[in-house]
Amino acid sequence: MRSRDAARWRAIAPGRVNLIGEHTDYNGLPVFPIAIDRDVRIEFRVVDDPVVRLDSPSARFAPFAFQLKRPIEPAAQGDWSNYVRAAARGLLEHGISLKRGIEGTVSGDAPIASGLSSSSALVVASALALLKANGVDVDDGAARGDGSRAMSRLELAALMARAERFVGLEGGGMDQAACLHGVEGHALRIEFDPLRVTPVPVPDGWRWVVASSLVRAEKSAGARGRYNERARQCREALAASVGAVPGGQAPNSGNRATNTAPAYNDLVSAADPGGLLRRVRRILSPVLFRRFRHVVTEGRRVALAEQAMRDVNMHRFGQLMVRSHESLRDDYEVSTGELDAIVGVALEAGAAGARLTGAGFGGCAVALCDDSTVAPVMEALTARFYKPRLGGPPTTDMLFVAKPGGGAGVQEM
Ligand code: NG1
Repeated sequence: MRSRDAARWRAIAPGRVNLIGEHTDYNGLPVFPIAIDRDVRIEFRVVDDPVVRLDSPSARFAPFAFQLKRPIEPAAQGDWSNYVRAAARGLLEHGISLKRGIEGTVSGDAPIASGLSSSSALVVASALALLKANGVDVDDGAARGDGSRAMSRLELAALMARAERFVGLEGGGMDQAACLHGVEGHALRIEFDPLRVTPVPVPDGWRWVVASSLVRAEKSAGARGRYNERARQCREALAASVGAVPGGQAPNSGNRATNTAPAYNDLVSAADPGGLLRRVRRILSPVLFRRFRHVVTEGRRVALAEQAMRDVNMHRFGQLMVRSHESLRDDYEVSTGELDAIVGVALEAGAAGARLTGAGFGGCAVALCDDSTVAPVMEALTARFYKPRLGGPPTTDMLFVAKPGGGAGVQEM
């Protein structure tokens, strides 16, 4: 038998494509992504010192090392090691002792800074590698009789969502949960507070075409301020709208005192959403009202879209994607001309629906196609979006069909 130190391991964590429910997670509302068959992987061996040493085949990512000791200080803003530091810091702060470290190489085929959650995939892969190195299993949360240490996937997803905020984004928990809970052939309804994941089968004959806008959406750098500004505006809008939400309009608000701000979750299930929006409009500034309207209507669209998928009514699902894109463009103001162009071309070429996916500000769009429209949609995007901009066809990182894939894990190599 090989000694433990000689063993080599591979932690694999998928990216995700969010199908609908954008900028809802940090407002406590459900999202509906798929984990995809593109991943970030760390090939590593366990070392006896509490140290992380990682490199990458890509010249863009310089090798780094840090000690697994509190406090773990961040590297410069935008430095890729911050995602690994975030994972280590989250585990240490959770009280997990990291006496052993890892040494290895990070690679993968999940496109970077594209709204496909390669950052959370790196955070999750790092956490899984460090847990493996320190003998902590990650399982489905069932009770263990043998006294061995284990952490459930849900617990790890929630912990890594908090940990990733170390990088400076006031993000929600969608990405880490999708990455850890992916199920082949399924979309995932993810709910928050408490975190819950429910797989929903994607009907046969339907595909998700992912198209890059060719504009990077660096949430560790440029897009961070605009993302966090949206999160702040949503909190302000909610606090300011309290006077417009009498008890009868907030059916889930229980016995909350009337001067307590409602939760978006209460508002999404309001009996008269039109009336609610009219009242709130009188109170909020135009910008805060638009942010509020996006969150509340997007929350409703997620529930309707899940039902449409369960009913195998994918044209209805596609219409809801289009409404989502319009709301992100007009009310949330996170789309770009490039993303709008991709959505327009995909719909004209026969896609059942299309929208930006992820935070926006660049990154990717996703189009819903049946088997017969995949090729025409990809050809139209190539001819009308990519060729004029690139002078040639897109790479397979820019335009591809994403398959709903399984969740993150560690294998022996
Ligand atoms: P992307 O753009 O894929 O990094 C970000 C957030 C999500 C969610 C979406 C918008 C992180 C790590 N990711 O995703 O939680 O809020 O924006 O729906 O914060």
